[in-house]
Formats: sequence, C-alpha cells, structure tokens
Amino acid sequence: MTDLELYGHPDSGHACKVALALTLAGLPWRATRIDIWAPPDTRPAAFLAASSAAEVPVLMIDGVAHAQSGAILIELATRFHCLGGESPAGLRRGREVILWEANRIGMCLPQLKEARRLGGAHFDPAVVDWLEGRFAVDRARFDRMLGGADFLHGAAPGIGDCAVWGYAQWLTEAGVTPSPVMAGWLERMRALPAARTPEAFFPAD
Ligand SMILES: N[C@@H](CCC(=O)N[C@@H](CS)C(=O)NCC(=O)O)C(=O)O
Repeated sequence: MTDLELYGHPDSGHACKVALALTLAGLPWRATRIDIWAPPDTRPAAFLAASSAAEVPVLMIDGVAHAQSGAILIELATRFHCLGGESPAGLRRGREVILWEANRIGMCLPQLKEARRLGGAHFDPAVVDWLEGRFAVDRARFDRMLGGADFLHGAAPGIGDCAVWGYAQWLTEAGVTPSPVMAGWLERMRALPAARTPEAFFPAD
C-alpha cells in the first residue's frame, strides 16, 4: 500500500485542498502538522528536507516529496484514477479548474483573509478594494463554470472542487459573500461525508 504523509496546518487552505482530496478518494493518509506561524528554521528537520520553500502542503508519497497543492491534486487524480482521474475528460477538467483557481480565486481570497485576520498583515484599503473587485469577477465566473451541475466535475466532486474549496471555505473570514449558486455548492461541499474542519484535518499533537 502506498504510504501517504501530508505536512499541513489548519490555517492553510492549500493544505486543506489536499487533505480533502485524500479523504474524498478514501486513501489512507496521515497528517503531520507544521506550525506555519513559527519561524521557518524552527520547523522539523524532516519537513525542511522535504520542502525547499519550508511551505505546506507537502505530500510524501512513499517517501518522495510532492509540493504545490495544484500539482499534488493532479498527481493524486492521475496516480490513483480518482476525483476526475478516471477519464481524460475528467483530468482535463481538473487541470482547467486548478489553474484557474491558482490564478484567480486562490490569489485574492487568501489575501483578503489575511487582510482581515486580527494581527494580520496591513493592506492599503485600495488593495483590499482591488482584491474584492477581483473576487466579484471570480464569483461570477465560478457560477458559469458550475453551469447548473452539483459540482465542478459534474455529479460528483473532483480535484477542481477540492482546489476551489481550499479558500472558498473561508468567505466569511475573507469578508466577502457567495453568490446563491456558490452558496449552494458550498453547502453541498460541507455535506460531503469526507468534509472535515481544518482543525480535524490537522489536529494539534
Ligand atoms: N502555491 C503554494 C502555496 C503554499 C503556501 O503559500 N503555503 C503557506 C501556507 S498557505 C505556507 O506554508 N506558509 C508558511 C511560510 O511561508 O513560512 C501551493 O499551492 O501549495
């Protein structure tokens, strides 16, 4: 059986994307929590050896390090033929959604969340306005991408849904609101038997 160890932290939407995908796919995996708020050089040596940027997520697959959440999701779907990886069309859909997420919604939501975090980084109000404007465009695009289906991959969720879930789970914390279509999708995502809170995915020791 493949050994899967995921380095992550509950405040990392990028790590949550991978944790959700592993759980949805029914793959046995274990979490190793990394304190992303601690100075990088204080993080465990095994993690630093696996992650050149000292960033989570890193998924160790049989001892080989895989970084970048979107690339990890594509690796899982391809290697385990799951979450869209069952067909060329499903994989194509996954790649499209993942790259869109990384360029768009995954760019503005983490920043908006950080801008609103107590003690978080200071953002010029003009920057926050710009990020909110981007999110409004992304939200409308999300509605078109969903196109009346239950999930971005159709009747069942796939790696694209996991990618968007990473930060869309925190719209309130980011100070933005979903469209009715996005709210329906969020509700369906939350109702999945594999859904967990970030803390449950990466419990403290
Ligand atoms: N593009 C990367 C982003 C990874 C990332 O930004 N990780 C953050 C947490 S969300 C991190 O580890 N920050 C800790 C640090 O940089 O020291 C991905 O998709 O995996």
